[in-house]
Amino acid sequence: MNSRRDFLRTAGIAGAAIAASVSKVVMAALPEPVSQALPDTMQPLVPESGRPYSPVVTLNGWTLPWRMNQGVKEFHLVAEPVVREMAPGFKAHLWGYNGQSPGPTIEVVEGDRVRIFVTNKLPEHTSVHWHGQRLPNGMDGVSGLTQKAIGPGKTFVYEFVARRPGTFMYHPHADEMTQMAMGMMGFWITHPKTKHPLIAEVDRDFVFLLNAYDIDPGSYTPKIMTMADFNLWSWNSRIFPGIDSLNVRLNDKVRIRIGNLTMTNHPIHLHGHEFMVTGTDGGPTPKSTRWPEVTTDVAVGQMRQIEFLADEEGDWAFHCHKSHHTMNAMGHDLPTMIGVEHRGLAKKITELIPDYMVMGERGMADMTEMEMPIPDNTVPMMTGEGPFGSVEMGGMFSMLKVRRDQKVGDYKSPGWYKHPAGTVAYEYQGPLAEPARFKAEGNASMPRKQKTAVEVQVRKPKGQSGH
Ligand SMILES: [Cu+2]
Repeated sequence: MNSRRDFLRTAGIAGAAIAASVSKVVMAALPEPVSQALPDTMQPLVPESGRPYSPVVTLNGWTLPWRMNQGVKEFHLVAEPVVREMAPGFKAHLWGYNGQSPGPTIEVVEGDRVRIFVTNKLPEHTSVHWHGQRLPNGMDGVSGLTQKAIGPGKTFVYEFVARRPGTFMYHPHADEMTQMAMGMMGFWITHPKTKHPLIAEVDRDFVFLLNAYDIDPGSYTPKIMTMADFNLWSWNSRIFPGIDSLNVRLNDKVRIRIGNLTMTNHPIHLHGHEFMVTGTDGGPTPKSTRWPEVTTDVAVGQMRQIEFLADEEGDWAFHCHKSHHTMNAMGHDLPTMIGVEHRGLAKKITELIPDYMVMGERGMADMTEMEMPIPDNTVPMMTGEGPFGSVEMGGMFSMLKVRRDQKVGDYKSPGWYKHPAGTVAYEYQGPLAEPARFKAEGNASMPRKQKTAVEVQVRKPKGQSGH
């Protein structure tokens, strides 16, 4: 009974904003499934039972509460259809766990015996694979190979000891193409049981998954057959400007764990700081392999854990460096119109098609300001209103906000950075000099070879017809 109260209390501790709906029906031997539908970043779930650890923060997500049952940490995952708000004004019909896609983060401690009940409320069978874990083969979750698939309406039990500390993922290994395209995935953190020489203690520890969807503007359900041409590139099934910023205090030691369950790689780039890759899903990396980076590529099926000292105040962009991954639907199939003068043409076309509209004549930035009617359920291709205008971004984009006065343990956004006077790029208003021409000839470190005249003879076929 005590465990039930713990369960509710841990759910409640995650902040006033949490609307955890705990089922009133206590299933005989199962922990009550906890569900969460809000897309907000929840406060870290501070452990109230089991061994202590420093919890992570799931970007636009939450951590699954558990109960202790005779020394076993018990979780209840429910695989089910969910409605995920991917950005304000845009909802997607996905599949996920416990009310959300991605599913809740599972946090345990190295050496914990873990029992996970998985109830399948999907219209087809599923399974859960515990990506990266050491476990008995029959707990690996590959339907057909290591277990029978979990049929609709059935509940299966997985049980194993979390043997090594690190960052892992979970996802189905049954009709994978459909189920992962529909958003079934989640994060798993195994915290070290004692101080670990390769796992630093940090002030903030963020986690999120990279995912991608193909949802036609105006529709709600991803096209599961898409292999490469996705139109929504998301972090935890959110797209900018729907992705929360990562808010930290000046001089915090920060860790960010990023898992990739899309169909392509994502070079994740942080502005203003250098980080080290301190771990993969294989575990913490040896110190001798670490070097400073500002971008790290996260390949398909991989996790990368980065760490840095947040010692520069500001609003620092943090994003995938593939430029097509920082934009949303609506803009992927347009021809390049830069430099095409089509005013006259547009006039003629407008006579025939009154709504005709020309896009991209001066680049695509106009798209952010365009008051173009868009279908009901989608978001503009790139947007996000910053303090200096449109950020012209979408998809896999967020910000690291570093502030001197951010409170310890406070994850709320501090708003826009107030730049000290004289530290913002400004417009030059003096006269512009003629550009200096670079004189390549005679001055270069390697002078050019003397020009020799090359005579090109072009022979035209003669005396043949048909040319
Ligand atoms: Cu990307």
